[in-house]
Amino acid sequence: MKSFEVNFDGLVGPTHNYGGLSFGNVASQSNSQQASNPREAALQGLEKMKALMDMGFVQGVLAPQERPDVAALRSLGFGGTDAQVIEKAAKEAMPLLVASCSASSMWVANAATVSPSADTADGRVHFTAANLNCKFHRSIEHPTTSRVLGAMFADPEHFAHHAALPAVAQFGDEGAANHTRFCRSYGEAGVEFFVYGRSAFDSRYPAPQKYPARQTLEASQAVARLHGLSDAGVVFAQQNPAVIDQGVFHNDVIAVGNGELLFHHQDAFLNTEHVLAELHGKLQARGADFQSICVPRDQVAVEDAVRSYLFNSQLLSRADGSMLLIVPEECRSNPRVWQYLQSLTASGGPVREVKVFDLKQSMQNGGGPACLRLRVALKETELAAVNPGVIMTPALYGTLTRWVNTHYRDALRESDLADPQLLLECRTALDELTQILKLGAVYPFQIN
Ligand code: SUG
Repeated sequence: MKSFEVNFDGLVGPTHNYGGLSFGNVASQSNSQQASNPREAALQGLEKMKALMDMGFVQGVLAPQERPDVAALRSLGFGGTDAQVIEKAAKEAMPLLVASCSASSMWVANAATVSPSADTADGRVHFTAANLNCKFHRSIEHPTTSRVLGAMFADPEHFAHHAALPAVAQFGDEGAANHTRFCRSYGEAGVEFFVYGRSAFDSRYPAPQKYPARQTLEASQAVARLHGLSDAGVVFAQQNPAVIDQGVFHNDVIAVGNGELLFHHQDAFLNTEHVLAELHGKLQARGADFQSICVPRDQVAVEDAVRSYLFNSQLLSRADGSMLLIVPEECRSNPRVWQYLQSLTASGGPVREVKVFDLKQSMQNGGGPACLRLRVALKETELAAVNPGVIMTPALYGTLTRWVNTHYRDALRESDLADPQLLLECRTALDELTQILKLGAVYPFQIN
């Protein structure tokens, strides 16, 4: 049976702004308070989706969330009408209003961890929504994420959904950004690679000193258990705490994998040799031929990797067996990274081509090409069971482009977030979007 890796990209929501909300994420902190352009952000994302569709990849769309999150503000004690809630939050606690307006759900690599059916005990595709509990603005995403994923992957015969893990730092879970799946082909049993930043219950593991490690070992293990993965099909590895302290807040900022290939920085992991040997052994037992490409620090320093997002790229398999790397424009403007990429494609190895995309609006908040997509490996029958409304087509691309141009502002500053009109604009836009994507009622304003 045919199998596919489908990339579901997060559509950027109408409140995209630079709130400076993510301590440990260098771009988010350094672009705080700049004016954003939500319309441009959404169109840049749609361009990438269209380009992948045009290249023959199956491409999906994941809807943004309702923001401002009035319910979150109410839970923090702001009362009255929706407009009064926003007005009071703006007056008394602007940082909370900013957090409740974040369009951070666009980075759907953090929406959930997904295990394809070939890996799971019950032969279904498993999803666990990420609790994202390291940052308040992200911790409010998972209830709607679960509803949206439920509306996209509704058939219980093929899809199993798990609620987010307990919302405490000990089970901090950032979803697919710290999870990579290796396999010979997408429909065959593979090896799922979970990368964590610290252990919550075992003090023998080192931890970063400056910035938070968002993912714990115990969260990764819980997800593997929930999904019914076998010991032969998982590898757990610790991220190097020193790189977390240099701004590598998710593993997908320092490594990316696909098929039988891991592309990683020399400093990405602790005990690298052991990790690679375990991946190699477990994949070999699955009949797969694991390969890794290590980028040496003397060619690309961690700082350059963080600035350019070289590893936050999409590594895609082409029909001829070669691979294509989708990178952000920031890789081309960094001479060391660009030179490395030239040598990579000329080396005769598996990565033959690099395609560059302008995703600056998202990049300025620390979200590159890989952050913007959630990968779901599906067999033909499973793909047929996905809600067809969320699969990208030329017609859907046209409709979504018009929808963005109709509803999105082209500039947003912090002071604009207090405008009660913005809430109405967002709800009107999202109501229309649920009809376009055939999602049914998924947003709090549609349910309550
Ligand atoms: O969680 N930025 C996101 C970026 C997530 C990137 N995702 C992956 N690497 N997979 C984060 O830090 C910044 C929002 C702001 O500052 O306005 C933000 O949430």
